[in-house]
Amino acid sequence: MTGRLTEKDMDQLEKWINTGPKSFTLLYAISRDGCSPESFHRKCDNQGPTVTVIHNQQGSIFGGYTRVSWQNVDQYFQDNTAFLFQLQFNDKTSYRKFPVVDASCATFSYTTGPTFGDGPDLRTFTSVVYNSGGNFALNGCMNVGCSYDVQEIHSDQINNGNMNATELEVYKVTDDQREKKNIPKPWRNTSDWNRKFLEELKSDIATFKPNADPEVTATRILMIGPVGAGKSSFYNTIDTVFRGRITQLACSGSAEKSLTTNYTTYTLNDHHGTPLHFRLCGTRGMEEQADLNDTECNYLLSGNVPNHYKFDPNYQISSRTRGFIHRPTANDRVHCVVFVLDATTMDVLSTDLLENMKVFQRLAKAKEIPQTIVLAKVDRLCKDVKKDISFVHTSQIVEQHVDKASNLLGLPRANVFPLKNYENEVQLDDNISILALLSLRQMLYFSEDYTSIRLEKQRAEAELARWKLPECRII
Ligand SMILES: Nc1nc2c(ncn2[C@@H]2O[C@H](COP(=O)(O)OP(=O)(O)OP(=O)(O)O)[C@@H](O)[C@H]2O)c(=O)[nH]1
Ligand SMILES: [Mg+2]
Repeated sequence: MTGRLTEKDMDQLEKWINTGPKSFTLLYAISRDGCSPESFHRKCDNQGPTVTVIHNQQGSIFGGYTRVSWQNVDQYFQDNTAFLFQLQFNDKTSYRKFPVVDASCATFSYTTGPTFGDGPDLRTFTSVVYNSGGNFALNGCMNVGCSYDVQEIHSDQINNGNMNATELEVYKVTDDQREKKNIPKPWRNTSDWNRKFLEELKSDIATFKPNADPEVTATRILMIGPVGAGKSSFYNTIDTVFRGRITQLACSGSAEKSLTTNYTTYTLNDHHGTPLHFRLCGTRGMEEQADLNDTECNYLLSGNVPNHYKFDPNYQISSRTRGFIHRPTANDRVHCVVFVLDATTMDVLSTDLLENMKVFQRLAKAKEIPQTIVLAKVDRLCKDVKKDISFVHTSQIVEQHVDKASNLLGLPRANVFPLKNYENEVQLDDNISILALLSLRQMLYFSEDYTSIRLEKQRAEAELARWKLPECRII
C-alpha cells in the first residue's frame, strides 16, 4: 500500500517543508492498521519527520507536518518547522499552509493519535475508533488558531465541522529525490500555477495599454458564438478576477433563445476602480434560424453598431438605425474576435450554425482581425479538471477538444484557449482566475500585433501614394 497522497500533493508538501527533495513512505493508515493510539505509536514512534493526512467524506484533505519524532511520552514537543495544512476542501484543491506560532506546543501524542498544538489545534483520536462502513468517527477535535497561525480561517473551513474520516495516514518524510510516477507531460507549457503567477498575469493585463496606434485608447474584443456557450460568463469571470469578488453584471443562464439580446460593450476596472484598457463586447448568441447576416457582421466588425443596440431577426440594422455610428474611429473598430464555444457541445453544432460562424470568420479575415477560440465549460469534460482546474494542460481530453476546435474553425492551436468560467463558485479560486487571464492576455497581445500591422500598412500605402507620378499632359 503506497497511500493516497498524490504526486502533486507531495510536490506541494515538499515546497512547504522547504529543505530540498523529499520522499514520502506510508507508515500508518487507519483503514489498514486500525485506528487506536496503540497501533499509531507502534507504527510511527521514533521515525523522524512525518506528515499526517486526514481525508473526510466531504472530499476535504488536511493534516500536519512535524520534523520531530512521535513518542508516547507525556509532554509537548518543540518544533519551529511544524505546520498544519489544507490540500483539498469540498473536493476542490485548496493549498494552504498554517505555520506554527507557539513552537513549544507543536506536537503531543501521549496515549493519543497525532496531536498538533495546544488548542488542541488538531487532535486526531484519543482511544480506539472502529470502522463503520468505511467511515471513522474520530473522537479528536479541531480548534485551530491557538498554536498555529490559520489567518482567520475557522476549523469548519478545513474539516467541514466534523471529525469523521475516511482515512488517516502518517508518512515518514525523508531527504530523497523521489521517483516521480508517470505524470503526463503538459500539452501546453505555462509558468507554475501559484499566487505569484496570478499576480503577474493580473499586472500584465492591468498595465496593458494599446501602444501601436495612438488613436486606440482601449482594445475592443468581440465575443461571438452559439447560444449558451458562456460569452456573458466570460465577461463576468474577468470582472470577478479584477474586482476580487464574484460579480454577475452580464446576465447569464440557460434558455432556448439567447439570453443576451443587445450588443453591449463592457468596460472593466481594476480593484481600485481604475479603467482597464480593453473592452469586451457581447452579442446575441448565434442561432440557426435567427442569425446575423453579412451586413450586420460587417457593421459589428467595423464599429458601426451602437452600444446597447438590440438585434432583431425581423429588422436589419442600416445607416438609418438610431445611433448608427457613421464614422467609426479606430477605437470603435473590433481588434480581436473571440469565438466562445461550449466544449461539451462543440461536436454537435449544426452545419447551419457552423456556416454562420464561417461567414463571420471570412469577414474578419478580410479585415485581418485576429481570431481566437475560447473553449468554455472544460470542467464538464473531465473529472480531474473539474476537481482541479490546473490539470487542464495535462488533460488529454481537453487537448483533444482543443485540437477539434482548432480544426473546426481552421485556426492555429495556439489561438484556442480552454476555459472554466465562474458559474457555481461563491468565492474566488486562483486556478480558475489564472486560466481565464491566460486567454485574455494572449488576446490583448494579438490585438496589439494587429493594430501595429494595420498601421504599418496604412503608412506604406500613404508613402506609395506620395510617390505616384503626376499624370502627363499632352500639349
Ligand atoms: N460548468 C460550467 N458552466 C458554465 C461555464 N460557463 C458558463 N456556464 C453556464 O452556462 C450557461 C450559459 O452561460 P452564458 O454565459 O449565459 O452563455 P452566453 O453565451 O452568454 O448565452 P446567451 O447570451 O444566451 O447566448 C450558464 O448557466 C452558465 O452558468 C463553465 O465554464 N463551466
Ligand atoms: Mg449572454
